[in-house]
Parts: sequence; C-alpha cells; structure tokens
Amino acid sequence: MKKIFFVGTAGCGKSTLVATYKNWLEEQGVDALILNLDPGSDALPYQADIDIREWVSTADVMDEYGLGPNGAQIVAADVMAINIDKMTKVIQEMDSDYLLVDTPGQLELFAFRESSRLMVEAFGKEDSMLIYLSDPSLCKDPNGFVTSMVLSSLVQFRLQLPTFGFLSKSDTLSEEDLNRVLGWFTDSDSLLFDLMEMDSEPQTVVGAELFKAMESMGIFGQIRAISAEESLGMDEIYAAVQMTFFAGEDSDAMGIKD
Ligand SMILES: Nc1nc2c(ncn2[C@@H]2O[C@H](COP(=O)(O)OP(=O)(O)OP(=O)(O)O)[C@@H](O)[C@H]2O)c(=O)[nH]1
Ligand SMILES: [Mg+2]
Repeated sequence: MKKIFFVGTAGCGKSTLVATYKNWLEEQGVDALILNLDPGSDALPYQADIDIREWVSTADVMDEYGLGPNGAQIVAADVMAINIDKMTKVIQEMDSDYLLVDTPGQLELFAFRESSRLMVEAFGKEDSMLIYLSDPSLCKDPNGFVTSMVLSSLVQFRLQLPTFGFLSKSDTLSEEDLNRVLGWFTDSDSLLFDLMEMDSEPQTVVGAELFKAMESMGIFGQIRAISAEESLGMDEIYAAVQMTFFAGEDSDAMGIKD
C-alpha cells in the first residue's frame, strides 16, 4: 500500500480533502483506505478504516491526566508512539492500493514530534509521500505566501519524504486573488516586487533572503490550486502521486481498473 500523508496548518482542509480524494479515487475504480491520525478530531467527514482514537484520544488524555486541550494534544501525540507497532500490524494486514493518512490539526504535532518520524518509518518510508496543503487565508499576501512555502519546505526537510504542494480551498479566493497567488509561482519577479512593496524594512530583508532560498530550492512553478469542497484538482493530486510512486508510468500501475 502506498501511503499518502495529508499535511498542513490547522483548518487548511486536510480532512475534507481526504474524504473528497477517497471518493474521487473510488469513482476511478481505485481502492484506498483512510487512516485518521488526529487524536483530537471529533467529527470527521469520512469513515476511517483505521483510527488512532481506538488507541488514544485527546479527550481521554484530558480526563486521565487532568490536562487542558493543548497539553493533552502533546501527550496524545507522544502516546501514539507507544502504539506504532499495533498500528503497523493493522495496516500490514489490510490490502488496498493507497492509504490516505489524515494528520493532526496542528501541523507541529505531526511534523515536529519524534513519534511521527517513527511512525512514518514503521509504516514504510520508501512508499510514502506528503501532500502539503497551503491555506489561502495565509497565502494570499506575499509575506504569508513565503511563510507557507518555507513551512512546507521545513516539513519536507524534517520528514524526508517526497512532497507536493497544493493551494487548498481555492474556491474561497476571488479570481483576482487566486490569479495573483498563482502568478507568484509562475512569475517569481512579481512576488519579489510585491514583497519589496511591503513597508516594514526587517520584513523586507528577511523576505528577500527567504525568497532567494525558495528560488534555489526550485519551489516556483510547483503548486496547483485545488478545492475539496468543489472536487477540483483531484486529477492533479493523482498525477503527483503517480509521478512520485511510478515516475509517470501509465494508469495500470496506479491500480486504475478499466
Ligand atoms: N470553501 C471550502 N471550504 C473548505 C474546503 N476544504 C475544507 N473546507 C472547510 O474548512 C474547514 C476546515 O476543514 P477541515 O477539512 O476540517 O480542515 P483540517 O485541516 O482537517 O482541520 P483540522 O484537522 O481541524 O486542523 C471546514 O469548515 C471545511 O468545511 C474547500 O475546498 N473549500
Ligand atoms: Mg482535520
């Protein structure tokens, strides 16, 4: 089973996209299972095939240890590590083309805690990838755009997995805003220009340096706009998955059934 981890800042649309993408795959005749790794989720827009809450939930940790929600989320993320072997066994016993992994609401709980790295390795790093979702509410100004791109690079660096970036919830942007954000990818000079327009000197200097790093890392030209709500761009995700696992081979390799 190929593992696809959906990652991004809180509320960027991970869970909704997992639900939409699973339905889209089903329509193409491709099998996929869903793993919910968010111990703090209460209502999910899909039926999880494997659910971390069977082993640990933030609500139970709050009760058991008398913690508030923030402390409990951290403890729950670490308790996940204790259950990695059990979870891995359950995953290995399942049979499907893909495992869609919905990660915790707070990005740092997944990306920056040791338990996640252990989990990715236990599940099988060689057939795993990340879909990084950028939230348009952050990306729509030049500062937020650079912040989001750098954050996605840090997550990629931290987890050391092939990563593809998508602009999530694109239907929430006006056509003008969407074109401006996408324009920053295709014409990096326009981003530099807009960054320089910003009036705070330190922000401009740091921004320009980060901009150079983005240029040398080849970040420009690599994002696609999607909308889980409107089921737009699911084929783009599919193409990224195909590129990662099968280096662009034809659909037979992807499990598409005629
Ligand atoms: N308009 C629009 N809203 C969306 C889209 N995707 C998600 N949302 C909404 O954004 C909110 C957050 O979506 P979730 O899918 O829960 O996001 P998440 O990243 O899983 O959130 P956490 O796990 O809580 O961090 C919900 O109200 C969704 O209905 C989209 O493509 N378009
Ligand atoms: Mg979620």
